[in-house]
Amino acid sequence: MRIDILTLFPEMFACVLNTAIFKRATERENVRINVHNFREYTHDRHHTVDDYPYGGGAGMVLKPEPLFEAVDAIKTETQGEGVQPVPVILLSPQGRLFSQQVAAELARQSHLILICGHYEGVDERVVEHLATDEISIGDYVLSGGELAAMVVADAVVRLVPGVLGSDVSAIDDSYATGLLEYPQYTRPPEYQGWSVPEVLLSGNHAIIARWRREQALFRTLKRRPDLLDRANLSEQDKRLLSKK
Ligand code: 9D3
Repeated sequence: MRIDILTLFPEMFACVLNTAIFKRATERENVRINVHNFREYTHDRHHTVDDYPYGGGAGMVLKPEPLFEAVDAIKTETQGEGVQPVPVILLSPQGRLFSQQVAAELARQSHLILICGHYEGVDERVVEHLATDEISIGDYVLSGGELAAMVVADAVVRLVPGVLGSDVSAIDDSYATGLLEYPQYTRPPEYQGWSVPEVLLSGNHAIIARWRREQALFRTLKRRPDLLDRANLSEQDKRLLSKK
């Protein structure tokens, strides 16, 4: 998979791209991440990327030309590499909400182009005629799309086959149950008077499995009842929950 990120702040990506997961992903050559400063696609002396909004109002708007030209240059460089059209994703507060499901959908692509907006906004012609998708990572205000692009890249890259070891993917299958995780403990068995639940020391794997399932269900009911509607529940799970 190839991911190209367009930003005015390329230096923000350095430490994230140098962490273990991204290094491993890129070293095994199944992932290539390129960060581009789209200011380099301006032609005027001042390398202007933004301008005043038509109709007035506070703040600046990102001009369309540098973004269209940057995307064009990337598509030209990679043309012939894939047959599918390349998704061009604008990170924006107006986008569809990012989720594990959206990450899985993006992980099936061989190439992604991510555009990080900034300032007060992006010229609407970028939204309408350049971006093929618009993604938000949640209902809070960030100063730009950079952190959102890193969140998306991280969640997508770890789903690319071969990036993670097989045990982690197996653990991921259990997330497919759609429940929150059960509590975990390690040594010591007692710390400052707080003990590890007796059941976990019992060595009885069937009882441990039942306790963990119960904990996962009760936690989800208490903290994220919205997840239960979509969770994969057995008849026994439903009976347990109805007693709460
Ligand atoms: C002038 C109105 N703006 C300020 C309230 C709207 C606005 C524009 C640009 C708010 C934030 C931003 C910068 N944020 C993003 O580009 C962004 C974002 C976000 O803020 N929250 C969640 N996901 C994302 S993805 C990109």
